[in-house]
Amino acid sequence: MMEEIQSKQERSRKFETEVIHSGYDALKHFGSLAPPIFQTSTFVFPDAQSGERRFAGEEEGYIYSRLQNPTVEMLEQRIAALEKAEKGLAFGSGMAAVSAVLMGMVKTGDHILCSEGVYGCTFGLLHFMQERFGVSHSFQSMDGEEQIRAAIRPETALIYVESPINPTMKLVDLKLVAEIAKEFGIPVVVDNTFSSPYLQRPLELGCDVVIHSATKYLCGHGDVIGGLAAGSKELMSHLSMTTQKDIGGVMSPFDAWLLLRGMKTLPVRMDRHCSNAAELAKQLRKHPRISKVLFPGDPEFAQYTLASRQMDGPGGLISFEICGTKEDAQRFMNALELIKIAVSLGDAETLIQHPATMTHAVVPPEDRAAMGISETLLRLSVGLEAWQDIWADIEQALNT
Ligand code: 3LM
Repeated sequence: MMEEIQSKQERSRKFETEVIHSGYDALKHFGSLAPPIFQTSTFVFPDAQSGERRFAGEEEGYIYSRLQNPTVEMLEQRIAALEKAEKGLAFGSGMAAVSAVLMGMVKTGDHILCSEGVYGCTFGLLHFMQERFGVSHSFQSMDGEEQIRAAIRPETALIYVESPINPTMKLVDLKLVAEIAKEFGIPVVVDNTFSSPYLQRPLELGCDVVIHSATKYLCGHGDVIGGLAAGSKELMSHLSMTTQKDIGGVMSPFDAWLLLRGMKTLPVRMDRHCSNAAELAKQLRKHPRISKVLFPGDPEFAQYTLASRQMDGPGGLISFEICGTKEDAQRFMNALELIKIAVSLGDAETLIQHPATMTHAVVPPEDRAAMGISETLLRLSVGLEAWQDIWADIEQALNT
């Protein structure tokens, strides 16, 4: 058994190769180098009995694109290969993935233990689940072993973390959380959107499920809304037969195709996002009108050691606080010329947003303060432009 696992690992190809080739065999599709888009809602059965057998799970074959679609399956296999998972699932948005995973893994009376902050809509979903379905949650910084143990309740059924957390860039020690969770038999779900599998693979650190807003780095071109989840075959099959199929937030074949295309360049794009962000973080740190810089690649970053151990690169997001008030932050944004004011992240274009009034506007002010989101905090998604041009824009806007 061990030999079998080892030889499988040896055979597993490097990330840069997998991201281009996994999940697709051109020779099975008329030699078409680009994967075909199976733009169909339904599939024709050869006869009535075959249809019956497919519905009963006794015969291989497609039925209907909400259940399976060949183009979408290619993407699901690709994310599984990249995240070192047994099985992947694709959804119509990152939030469709988050809601399908959470609702498929907990029940009324359960408790979800969360990282100290989460994306605004995930926060909204957790509250909705508490009010409507009786699933409670609590937030914890998860800074040390004792703190994590103390936060686990008898009814804790799931640990949900973002790392880095949107938008404060705080990290969670995924290996530590996974080790403790294992002792209690609690699954750990990680939203890996900010890192992408190129920089961080939570399943290798012992976590159980990975989620992505594929809208971001995986797509990379700002033209798709999509979500992905990956984990064990058993758990993913359960989700596929329940919350994916019956809530039905699935991905379209065309969006899957755009993602298969965009993801091929993830490593080269991500290297550039990281190096651009590292240069900009250095400049921001030196500027007198910037009071705080939050970037995992900055040696002054509070969790720099953890970032270096857990991530293969710092990522392309920098959050920073500007001296003054909310109005000063907004004035700065309005003075930018090259950088676009927009939510979302991971695109070729550099984007800036004001979390307190945008991505985390639904979070009540006291919860925002507890997460570390001030009125002057801005989040910069560093794009692929020349970093000198991005900095020149920031500098001129700061001096305005
Ligand atoms: C944003 N974030 O600008 P979709 N998980 C994380 C995310 O950052 C997001 C999702 C899940 C932003 C979107 S705000 C209106 C725009 C860590 C999205 C949800 O459903 O694909 O948008 O992903 O921070």
